[in-house]
Amino acid sequence: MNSQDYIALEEKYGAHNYHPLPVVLAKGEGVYLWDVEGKKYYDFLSAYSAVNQGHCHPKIINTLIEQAKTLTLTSRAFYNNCLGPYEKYITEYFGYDKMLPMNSGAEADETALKLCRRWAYDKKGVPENEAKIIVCLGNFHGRTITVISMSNDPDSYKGFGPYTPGFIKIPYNDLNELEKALQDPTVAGFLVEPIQGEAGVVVPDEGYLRKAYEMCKEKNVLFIADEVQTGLCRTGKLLACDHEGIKPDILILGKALSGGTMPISAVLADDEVMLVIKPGEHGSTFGGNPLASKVAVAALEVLKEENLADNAEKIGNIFREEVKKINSEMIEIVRGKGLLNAIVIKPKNGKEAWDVCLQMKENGLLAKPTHQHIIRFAPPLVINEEQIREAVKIIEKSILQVEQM
Ligand code: IF1
Repeated sequence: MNSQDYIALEEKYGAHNYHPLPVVLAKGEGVYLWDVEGKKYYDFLSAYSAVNQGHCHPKIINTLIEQAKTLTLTSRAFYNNCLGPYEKYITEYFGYDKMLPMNSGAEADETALKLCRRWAYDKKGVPENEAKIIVCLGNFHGRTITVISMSNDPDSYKGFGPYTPGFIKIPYNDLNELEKALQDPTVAGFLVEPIQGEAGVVVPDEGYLRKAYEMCKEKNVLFIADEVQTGLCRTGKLLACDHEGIKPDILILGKALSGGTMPISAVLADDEVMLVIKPGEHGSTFGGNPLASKVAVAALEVLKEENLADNAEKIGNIFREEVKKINSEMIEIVRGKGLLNAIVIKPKNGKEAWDVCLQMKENGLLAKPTHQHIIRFAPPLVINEEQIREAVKIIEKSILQVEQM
């Protein structure tokens, strides 16, 4: 079978909930992907930042294989010999008292919302069912009904009502609006992405997160950081919040927590928050399973052993510097932090970001637009200087080719 055959199968038998780039991948290793015809690509999406450690990282895969042959799932009805050591490792790794293991990022966000609301009732004294959580316009936290109830993107929420109440939506990167929203005594938390990924790698002003954190503390409101996409070294620090030296009251992790092998997410908090949920009040069949526990530890070890935060910082600077040298009127702006970057494409002769992505695919680099005119560039964090320079040459060649169309 060739690429067209595989595409036809998905078209006929799969839900049409995505519009993928027309490429059919069959193998991944490090920063590279190969399609079914054997063509090699640079991966500049990293499965939306879930393969920070690179595709099929040997240490992570070997850990997966060994544990998969031993014990994969017990459910939380019983203890197992992997979860406790994982909980100890990850809480010391990030500096929290406790961790609640889940699977998808959306589930972790939902867990954080439940923790925040319950904390508001049990600890802050907010009247039952009146807790409010502040969120930002342009946010993306997942696809469940409550999570899309926080969204202002019609592609995320339209046609899926009725929506979960209790959210106050304010502009991102706007401290005045946050100040105003925090006057409401029923506000329990502020949920924010340190950089808005889906919105198009929107980086807030220097100091925004720190000031927002301080304002929340003044009002006894929980600062909740969704680091599902920005965390785990992606932005050049272990966490994007580390750029501003703040420690979220609730930290949400996902994606690369598994090195791209399986869904693993985690919510971290100190006892005052975490212990408001009592036995039997929250959980998940696969949350904290032995296989995930071992894989997550290996994935976290790789981040440190290979200094991926420093590499993301260094290579990210080269990326932005080199892209800024590209002489093309289709490049409106390049922005980002570490190896979470985006180029805003100005359409020309009816050609736009999608056409640039198609051309980059022909030239051996995979990336995909978010919204119509923004291309996100997020390679695995193991990428080296030679590879990033070659990749920028492909980007430049592709944009210039599209300009000539
Ligand atoms: C899709 C977007 C990225 C996330 C943040 C929670 C989640 C995500 C900050 C939920 C997930 C994924 C979802 C995937 C595409 C991708 C995405 F374009 F949708 F928005 F990365 F920007 N918080 N993001 O970015 O995690 O439940 O997916 O494990 O839904 O198309 P999940």
